[in-house]
Amino acid sequence: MNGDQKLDVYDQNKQSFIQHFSQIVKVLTEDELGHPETGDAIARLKEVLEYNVIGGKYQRGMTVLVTFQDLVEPSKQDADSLQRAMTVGWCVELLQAFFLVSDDIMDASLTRRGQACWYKKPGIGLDAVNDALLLEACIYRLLKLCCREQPYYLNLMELFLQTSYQTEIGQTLDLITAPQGSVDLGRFTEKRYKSIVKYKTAFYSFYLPVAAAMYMAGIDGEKEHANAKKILMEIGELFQIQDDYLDLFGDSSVTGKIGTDIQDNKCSWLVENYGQKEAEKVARVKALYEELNLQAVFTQYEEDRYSHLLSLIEQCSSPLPPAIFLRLAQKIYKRKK
Ligand code: GPP
Ligand code: MG
Ligand code: MG
Ligand code: MG
Repeated sequence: MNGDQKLDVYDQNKQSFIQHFSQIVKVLTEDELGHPETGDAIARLKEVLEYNVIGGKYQRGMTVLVTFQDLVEPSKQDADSLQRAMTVGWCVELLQAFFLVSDDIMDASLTRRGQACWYKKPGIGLDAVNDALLLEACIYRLLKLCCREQPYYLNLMELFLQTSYQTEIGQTLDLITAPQGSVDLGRFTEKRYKSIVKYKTAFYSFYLPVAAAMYMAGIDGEKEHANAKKILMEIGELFQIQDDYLDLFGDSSVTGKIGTDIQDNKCSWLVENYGQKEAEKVARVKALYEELNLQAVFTQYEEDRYSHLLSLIEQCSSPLPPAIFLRLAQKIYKRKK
């Protein structure tokens, strides 16, 4: 059942998914690397790709591939379609890299995926803003290169654009709910918290990769997408709640990042449960959370949400196979990173 006992489909496909990345870099750079005008910029782009797109869990990108394999009958999974599913998976990873490079600047973070945040590298600084924009542009260059002739091309483009907008709206809510230098816990309502996590995380992390695979498999009905979205948004909410928990209680050598939510005045799941008390120093807040036994509260909460998810999947997965959603839910349950 739980990934440690047997090789799941993610593990089975991970090697070839990662190997495909060199292809991605190649198609994004080969025509222009020696170009007399843009060649130097393309060399920089290559460096940006290699530093920022690699090193994560690849869960979002892999989800496109494994969901596509679930939805399309094996006889129709020719080498070209599988290559396209991997490329679209890498487009999701590029979107994620674009968000993370930008988010780390906004959150004043220090590390990401076990290394310095890109903007923290000597000589990079706020030029990282332009690098983030380049990462975003690569998504649409790739989609055009690999899918322009496919019937789902427009659906995919609209999906990426719409998801970017939703995530940026979510990031806006996250930022304006956490203004620098103004601690007002009255702003942190459960309603606001849910809106932040839905928009900033759930759409792009869970709905986007599954919806992309659905479009590629020719599933474009509104009802089918609405059903899948219902489940995926719940999974996404739990995923961000875990992220908030791990920001403070995670092991940074495992998560690869040092938390900044307390310093940044963030409306986080932890604060939601902490109520209306004054917060001053990071250490004091953490001690308080420990006193309030939030680790145990979290563990119980995670279990409850997981069993709720299982029944939601049973109710709403049709006509898609429940395995698509069960696998995602199992992937994140009790995650440490
Ligand atoms: C997670 O927030 C959300 C994002 C990374 C989306 C950012 C969106 C942009 C439009 C830039 P987080 O700050 O909790 O993530 P982490 O803990 O990984 O820094
Ligand atoms: Mg952040
Ligand atoms: Mg953030
Ligand atoms: Mg976080």
